[in-house]
Amino acid sequence: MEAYKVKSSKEAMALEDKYGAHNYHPLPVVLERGEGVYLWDIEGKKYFDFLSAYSAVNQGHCHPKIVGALIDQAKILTLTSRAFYNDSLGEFEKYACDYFGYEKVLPVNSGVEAVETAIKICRKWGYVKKGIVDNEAKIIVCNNNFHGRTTTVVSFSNDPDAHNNFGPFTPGFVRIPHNDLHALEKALEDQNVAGFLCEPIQGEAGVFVPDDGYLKKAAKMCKANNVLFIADEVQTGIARTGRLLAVNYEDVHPDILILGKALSGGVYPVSAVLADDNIMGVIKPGQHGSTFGGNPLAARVAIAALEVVKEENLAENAFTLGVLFRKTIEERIGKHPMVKKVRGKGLLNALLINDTEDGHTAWDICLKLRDNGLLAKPTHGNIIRFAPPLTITEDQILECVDIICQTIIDFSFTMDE
Ligand code: IF1
Repeated sequence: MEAYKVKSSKEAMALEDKYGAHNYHPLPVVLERGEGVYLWDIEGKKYFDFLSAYSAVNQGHCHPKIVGALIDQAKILTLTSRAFYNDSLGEFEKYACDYFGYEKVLPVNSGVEAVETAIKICRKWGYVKKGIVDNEAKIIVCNNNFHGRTTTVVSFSNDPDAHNNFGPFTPGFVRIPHNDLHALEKALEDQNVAGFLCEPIQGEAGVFVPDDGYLKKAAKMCKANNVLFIADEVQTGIARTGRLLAVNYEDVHPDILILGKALSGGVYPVSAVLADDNIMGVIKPGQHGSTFGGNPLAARVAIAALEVVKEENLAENAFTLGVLFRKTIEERIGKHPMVKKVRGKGLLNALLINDTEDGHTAWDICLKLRDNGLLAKPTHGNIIRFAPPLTITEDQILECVDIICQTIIDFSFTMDE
């Protein structure tokens, strides 16, 4: 039985509406092809991608080197399960450990799976190394966090949409305000605390960049209290913020590092948890794993994706063009009545719109941006995230600034969609 082939965007959206769970509200655009910083819809309209699949496509769409690694490996061996060794995983593990400066890596598939893995490692470390009473381990997290959508992870979310009606929830998490060292100090007084899990920059919350020095002081306080500092760099990592990792801005070396998304350049689901032997060693055979975790395809794709980051100086490019992006936006529309603020680091930025509470205006601006050839999406309500692939050039970023500024300036409050 042949699969049905859609002939138009309208038809594609109708199929999804009829047959797909309604767990998303996508911007009405149907993409068929991607290359570098560009996407094309079914009708052939070309767009700048300013979301990069939420920072999974940092290396640009369909990067030839990464796709090549996928194709070459796919013709030889795709999956063996970890019941046996394969010839690619060890090479990836060494490459990743040397690349990020750790002794061990545990490969899994999605970002939230890596977060769950980090939680298990941290809890077990708490029991066997710190001596926390069994089942009493706590992990400190931040308000407005986003670490994924499994039931344990949404247990510590304060976003009603992510949290409500998914109980009963997993205990053992203490939520404090992000960027608040006093709150962290108080929470660390509890001897049952095993870890502090945070996003170095809160992406989904609206690209909240903490005060300079926050990460460094937080890591120091964790060390002083024998608590593991766990950095979720799923979104901020792999050069997105202008350094290989966002924590590099403050020379912080997390006890546990969580990676995902652009670890594979958006070509294949690959995520990983990195730590040194004294932490990772608590996990023994049979205590954690997954069918696809560490498969040969993932290993080859991830090596290629990481090589591209270095070969194409993506972190430096993100840093330089991020400064240019924020500066020109500020100069051009910083005083516009609709614009509250532009903020971010590297090429993870957000435009805060003076908006009605329901976030309607930000959504309508994104519809106009789409019409003008640039794809972006609001995060919460009135904040539009701008995160192009890190391969973008200076000319392209200036062209996109023109599109964004002109769209804001021309924007009328008449909502035509
Ligand atoms: C969706 C948000 C971003 C993440 C951090 C772990 C994960 C994510 C810091 C889990 C994933 C994705 C999920 C994706 C949209 C996107 C997102 F809007 F959901 F919140 F980027 F901000 N840690 N973020 O950002 O990784 O399991 O998804 O691979 O549609 O749910 P995942």
